[in-house]
Amino acid sequence: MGKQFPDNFLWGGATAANQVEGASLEGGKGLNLADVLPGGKVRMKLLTQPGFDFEIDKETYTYPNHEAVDFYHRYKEDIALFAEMGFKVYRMSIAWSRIFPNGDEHEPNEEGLAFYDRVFDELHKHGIEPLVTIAHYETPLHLIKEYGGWKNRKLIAFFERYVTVLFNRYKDKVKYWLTFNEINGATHFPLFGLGFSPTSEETRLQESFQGLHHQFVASAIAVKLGHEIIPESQIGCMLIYAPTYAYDSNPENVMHALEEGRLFNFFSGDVHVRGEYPAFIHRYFKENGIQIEMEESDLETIKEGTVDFISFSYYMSRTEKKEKTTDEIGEGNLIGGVKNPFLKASDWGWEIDPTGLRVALNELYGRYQKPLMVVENGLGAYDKVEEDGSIIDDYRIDYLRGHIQAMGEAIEDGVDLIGYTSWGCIDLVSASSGEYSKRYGFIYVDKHDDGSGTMERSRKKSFFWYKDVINSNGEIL
Ligand code: BGP
Repeated sequence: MGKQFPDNFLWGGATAANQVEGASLEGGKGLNLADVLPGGKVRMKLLTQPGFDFEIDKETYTYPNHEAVDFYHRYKEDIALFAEMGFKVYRMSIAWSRIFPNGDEHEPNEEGLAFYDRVFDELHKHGIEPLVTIAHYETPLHLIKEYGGWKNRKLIAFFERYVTVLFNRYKDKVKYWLTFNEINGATHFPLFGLGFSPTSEETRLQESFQGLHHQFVASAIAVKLGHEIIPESQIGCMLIYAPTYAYDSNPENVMHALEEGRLFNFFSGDVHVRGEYPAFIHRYFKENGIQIEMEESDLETIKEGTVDFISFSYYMSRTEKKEKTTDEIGEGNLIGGVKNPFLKASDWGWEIDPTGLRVALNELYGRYQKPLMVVENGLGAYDKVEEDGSIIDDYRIDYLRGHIQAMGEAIEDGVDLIGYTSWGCIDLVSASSGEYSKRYGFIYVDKHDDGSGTMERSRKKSFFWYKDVINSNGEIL
């Protein structure tokens, strides 16, 4: 028996345009960041090293996002499957380069706009509310190459033009919006969110925080505009949240965990929710020689564009220790830390910690008292298709059950949690590894890392399980 979820709880699933749509050059779309990232484990290495070169080896690498899982042509079938599970909400993103192929044009691409009209209409036909991420790791390539991505202040104006078009066009179809996906991941993997790789390790922080500042201003402008154009809109920020535990009770480690945790989890949240740079950041900037260039009105803009709710992804917690040896470092944990001896990890080394989600929800609600939505959570795993075509993904069900139970506990704790969209409700291209074989879906897609596959969709065991979860409003787990 699960805990009591509110009656209007938004159950659903989440994807991003670049990871599902494919059709990378159809419908007038321009290339974006994801289109030039190679598939396979090499991706993360290229993503994290400074000086990423976009002219990479087209002979050696595959580019899975070009085709992804062909949602562009199969959205009707996919949305029907989401509806069969009972989705109340579907989190998706709009590919900026479908609307402005280069990012800096004055006139939008009508074909791109019309595509999302069709998707929204299809969702509404099935009673599913769209939740739209405006920027999800898919900066138009032209903005990266010509302008240096978000390092360049000019992107604020291009973004403003883009969101103005979106809000005006979709004002009767989309109520829930998110500005930048996992905005606080910027310092760890700037290429994803900020659209540039740092010039060198020495300049990583300076460049990333400057880029982040531009995104804070752009996000605040979007929130203000959204509220003006769509008065009933709900606009949220989107963070990666990783509760940060001290490795032990050594006060040095406790202080270190506190510092790392607030920098990663709360810095961007404070700017979005409270509308100001938090007190603790000034010392950090000073000690790291970071100087943010701002225009006079920036802080006022940020103050005027605070968000209505907070959304976040939750995959793992983080355990911190002031002095760490190399063999203590948790390899798969994207945001650092040491291995937690109490936790098991996924096949990609991501530590699995359902209780950490309850901690996250309590920490966020305690700090901000704003409605919360978990917009990504799930298990990337290898799936096996049985001879009769079935996929028995009990490991995924166990993972999700644990996290949904933790949300139930947090609701009992008094947290205002309004929705849950598990990540990759349909198999898609992994963001960090560029693999098809790292699967998250309730819906299996017959497509493989070597490029083979029919793209046919089928229901995994978790599909039927999630349907019951939604149907019973979280009672049957
Ligand atoms: C988040 C991203 C998603 C998604 C997810 C899973 O960081 O917002 O785009 O991909 O992580 O990560 P991965 O695909 O690397 O397993």
